[in-house]
Amino acid sequence: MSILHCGRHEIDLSSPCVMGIVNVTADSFSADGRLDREAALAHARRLLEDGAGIIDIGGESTRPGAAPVPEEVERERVIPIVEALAAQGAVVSVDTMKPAVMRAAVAAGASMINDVKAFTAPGAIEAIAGSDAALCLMHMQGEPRTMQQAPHYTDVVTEVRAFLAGRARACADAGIASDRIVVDPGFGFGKSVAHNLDLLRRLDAIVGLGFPVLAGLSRKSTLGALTGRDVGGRASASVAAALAAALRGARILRVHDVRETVDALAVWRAIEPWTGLQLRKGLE
Ligand code: PT1
Repeated sequence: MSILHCGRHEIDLSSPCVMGIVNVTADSFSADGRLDREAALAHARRLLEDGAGIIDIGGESTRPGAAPVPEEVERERVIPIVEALAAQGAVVSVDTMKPAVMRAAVAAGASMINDVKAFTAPGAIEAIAGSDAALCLMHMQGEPRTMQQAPHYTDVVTEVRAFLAGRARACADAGIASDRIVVDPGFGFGKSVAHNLDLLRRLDAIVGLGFPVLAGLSRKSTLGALTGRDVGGRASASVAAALAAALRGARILRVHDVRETVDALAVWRAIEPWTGLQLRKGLE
């Protein structure tokens, strides 16, 4: 259960792994709207040096209010970076909702597909079932453009848990081995501040599904609401949120601030009884 099969890689998740975010979108790595592929690649390499175990590459923003991007544009942005990073042996995840991009990403060497729609698009499960890549199933209410307008739940934790259980079952029905599956409550995706805090506080209910849990809270507006800081000033809040998720059992932490999160985890690991014992043996 603590080994994630992820393409040609096996990731040991007995201790949390940091996933570094690389957005290859019009508002990042671009001057005059032109994408700078070399800058995005250099950023990814820096995150690997900082200790990221996985690099998550996204060519279509899914943050609140974001508009869809045509398939060819997304592919053009993402695939060359996947190829370059996979060629150097990195574990590469691609953040996409589109089956055609999923297929191209796996062919280019991606080891994980991270789908904020949990492979609900027609053909999405089929696009990945025959590969050996891992799948991240994320919960979202609504769609990115409008999801924050009026998020509503009777019991957010129960509803998110039931949705993820259903998607995991759909994957199993398609013949996908359970050790390729990661689940994610989708912080900020059709959720109020209170919904996000409920999900984080009761993350054990999602962990209880039996799949590794990915948590993405990095720089999100909920942290802005709690600290009064804009997106550039949320690094400390993001590290605190990542650690809170790890303490509750999250095993993949999707973050912008990789070095800071890796350091926080090093301190936590040294204190935490079981892994701390192993670490101390190594230090003696
Ligand atoms: C996530 C995630 C993601 N988040 C996974 N993939 C984003 N698996 C993109 C805000 O409130 O949590 N898990 N891919 C980014 N999405 C958001 C959502 C960014 C909300 C910002 C906010 O500010």
